[in-house]
Amino acid sequence: PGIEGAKQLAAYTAVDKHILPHHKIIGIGSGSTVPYVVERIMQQGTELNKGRTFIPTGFQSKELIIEARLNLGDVDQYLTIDVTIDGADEVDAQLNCIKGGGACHLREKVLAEAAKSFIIVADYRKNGKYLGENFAHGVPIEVVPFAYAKVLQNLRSVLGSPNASLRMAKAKAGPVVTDNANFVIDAPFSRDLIKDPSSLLTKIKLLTGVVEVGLFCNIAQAAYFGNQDGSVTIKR
Ligand code: DER
Repeated sequence: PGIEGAKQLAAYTAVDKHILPHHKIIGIGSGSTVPYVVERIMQQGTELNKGRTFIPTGFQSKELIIEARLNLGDVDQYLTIDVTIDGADEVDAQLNCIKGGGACHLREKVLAEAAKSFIIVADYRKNGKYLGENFAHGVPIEVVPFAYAKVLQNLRSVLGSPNASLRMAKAKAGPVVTDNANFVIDAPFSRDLIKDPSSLLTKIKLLTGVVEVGLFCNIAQAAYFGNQDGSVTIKR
């Protein structure tokens, strides 16, 4: 199967194994793989899904839930989530992820941490040994607009990301604006700086004006990758 088939394979396998009848509160991530997650959950039947509530990780995720006629809920109403399933831009051997390719990583991390189990679904391109191997855009960082130039300067001259850049929109003049009305900076780091992702996460998070960092360390329980030969690789 091509890349879309690989995404579907990962999503279907993960839903079949991790979205069970007793799971009632389900977090839905963002990106182009999660539509297959929703598709597979719908196939579990309207009766079962009538008793469930689905929590979105942003506008796109919310529209997915609404279009699937699934019950919509908010994380301030459901503070504990049974399972959250989401995509990723890259996953290393320890299940650390780079996320934020879709500029949704703030709400995604809230729901990932709120879940008893956080499951990643992706195609084979995201299956890496170390972070930064394939995802060359760098670490996505959500910043408040007021502080973006200072954060850029600190990333470039202090934290060792000279090519850090403000993410510009394609279908809009100016920068990408997140669901939280913030900007996104993409900061590439060399392998020696990102080989310890959790300490890099802390350094970036402490920069004044940073809202959230697209490094998800020690959160995911398992990751499912659809492969080109129709097999699925599971990391746990
Ligand atoms: O922004 C994110 O982290 C999303 O989950 C996204 O990057 C996942 O990418 P996908 O479109 O390949 O599923």
